[in-house]
Amino acid sequence: MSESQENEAVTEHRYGSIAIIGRPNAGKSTLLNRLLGQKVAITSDKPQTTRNRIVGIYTEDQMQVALVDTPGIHFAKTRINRAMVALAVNSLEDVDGVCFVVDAVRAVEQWPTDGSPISRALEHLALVVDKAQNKPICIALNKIDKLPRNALLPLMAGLGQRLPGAEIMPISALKGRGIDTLLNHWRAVLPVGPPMWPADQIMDASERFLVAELIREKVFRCTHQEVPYSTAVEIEQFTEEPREDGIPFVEIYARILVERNQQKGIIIGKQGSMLKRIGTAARKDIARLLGAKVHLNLHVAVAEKWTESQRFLNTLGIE
Ligand SMILES: Nc1nc2c(ncn2[C@@H]2O[C@H](COP(=O)(O)OP(=O)(O)OP(=O)(O)O)[C@@H](O)[C@H]2O)c(=O)[nH]1
Ligand SMILES: [Mg+2]
Repeated sequence: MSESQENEAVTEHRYGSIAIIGRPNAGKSTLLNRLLGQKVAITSDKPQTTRNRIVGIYTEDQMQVALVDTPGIHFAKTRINRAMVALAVNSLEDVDGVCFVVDAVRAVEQWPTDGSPISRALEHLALVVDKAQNKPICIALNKIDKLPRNALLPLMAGLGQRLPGAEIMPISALKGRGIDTLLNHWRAVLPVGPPMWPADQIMDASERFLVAELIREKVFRCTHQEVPYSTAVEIEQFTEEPREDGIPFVEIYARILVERNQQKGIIIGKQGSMLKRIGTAARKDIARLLGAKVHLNLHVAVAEKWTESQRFLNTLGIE
């Protein structure tokens, strides 16, 4: 091979898809947003925030990566949670690589005392990752900003012993540390191929979906116990009008579904205070997302046992 041919080979464009998987609350969605430099996936300090498969598209000159954020994998009992886990596990099938996100702080807290290299919870995940053995796997050891220095090496050793083929990278999705190491890994392992998405496209979801998600995020952040898990958001109407000043006006009607009357009371709050708090926070985010003036009309309805209903899970794209 001549020198010029060699240079050409080095700069060949790469394209591939990566499934971001891990336990609930590991920081998968935070990592996706960090990689894209933009919020496309909602996040919260509560587990099981993400319910759908969310594709974000990372583009640079010589590489494009379709990053597939997934719900956290856990020992699921309810229908909705089983569907979420199935969705995450199945997403491993049609990707080119896997990014296994581990909450390092949690992993240290749950350090096994019986001599196993990793905790039982992580073993559950490792079994899933095993299925993707023929694909490049990286382990993003996340939240190292909160980890004592001396805790990192034993953790890396344990994970390395359990998943010897994987590359382990300490990162902080929140603070943006180690992100380039991840990108470098993909620059090296993704298949050579042309980009599949327009360079300015950052996600595959509709605006309606994202708007519903941003409302749901505020519910997750403002309410507690079972309430966030009994909540879904449906967009009923979404109209956009151009305005003379160039900033469009968007009117949105959305319905917050809960499973019981008592939960409806909690979401509405005293004299509507909670619904107002959720609405104000959501409207700000939606306005930023759409680059528009937004009028958001929220109301709350009870749909008994929707989390066990195939029809609802279908409409929400979970099952
Ligand atoms: N300190 C610290 N916190 C982080 C980091 N990454 C994520 N978090 C926090 O961890 C919590 C969970 O983050 P998410 O991104 O929602 O986690 P997830 O893995 O998508 O969770 P599910 O969708 O529920 O499976 C949030 O409160 C984040 O702010 C990190 O690098 N450092
Ligand atoms: Mg998530």
